[in-house]
Amino acid sequence: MNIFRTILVLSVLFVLSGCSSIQTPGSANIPQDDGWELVWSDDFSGDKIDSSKWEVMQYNRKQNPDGPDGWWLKEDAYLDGKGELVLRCRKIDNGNSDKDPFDYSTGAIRSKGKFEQKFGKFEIKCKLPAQTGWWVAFWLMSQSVGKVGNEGEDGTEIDIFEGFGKSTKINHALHWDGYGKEHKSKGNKVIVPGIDEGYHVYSLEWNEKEYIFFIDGKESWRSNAGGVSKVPAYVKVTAELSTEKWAIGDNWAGNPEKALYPDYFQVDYVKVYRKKQ
Ligand SMILES: [Ca+2]
Ligand SMILES: [Ca+2]
Ligand SMILES: [Ca+2]
Repeated sequence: MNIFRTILVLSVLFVLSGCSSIQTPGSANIPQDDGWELVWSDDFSGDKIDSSKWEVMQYNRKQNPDGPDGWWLKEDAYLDGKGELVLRCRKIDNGNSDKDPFDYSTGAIRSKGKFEQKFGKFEIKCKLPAQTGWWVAFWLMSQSVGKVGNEGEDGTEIDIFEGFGKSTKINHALHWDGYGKEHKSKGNKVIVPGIDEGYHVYSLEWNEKEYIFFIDGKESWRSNAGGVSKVPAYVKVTAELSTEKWAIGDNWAGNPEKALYPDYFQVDYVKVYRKKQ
């Protein structure tokens, strides 16, 4: 009797295990319809940044008359050949004619003039750096962000996230009406335990009424500050370093002198969706 029971149990287990892999043709891997349609993306495969999608930045981004400057250099934005974009931060020889003992450089890319979109969902998967003293960001920029008046409806800088290296602090922010006297902004800093370890997904849903920010799929802020931008924006993935007072304090990136460079920001992908009609 026992042997028959064993055979019966084994037969049932065999059938059950077989069942789990039986699929009707065409039923495999059908994604659930979440109402979004992928329109533009980069998974950073290959060994060269795709110039049809991105411009790689190069200039003295954070010039400081009283200390080392923070450059954007092309060689500090590159693909690692294993499917990731890397933005590197390092100490470099003084890059201009001032008296700095050295300067710093980081990498940055943007889709200006190559891809722009109004509204939609914008997403990045990335791993924050191991050191502090610099900051990394995934953000949207309108060419008309400098237009004073009409609040941010005619162009807003949308900082989907700013991360501060080895830090659990994440910043979301909106800036509009230029960067001079009329500049306005609203932001929200959040502390996210564990965000400084491993890969995480940061996303923004931008519609006519509001901006909704997510970290790993969980809402972290929403705002309609500036009345919500109604113009297309391009995508930026950047790293920056400034040695000016406002940047080196605990309120922002921390002091780069206390960090060990080179340090790296690793990006797995960027995806942009639009709402299905
Ligand atoms: Ca300087
Ligand atoms: Ca310099
Ligand atoms: Ca404006």
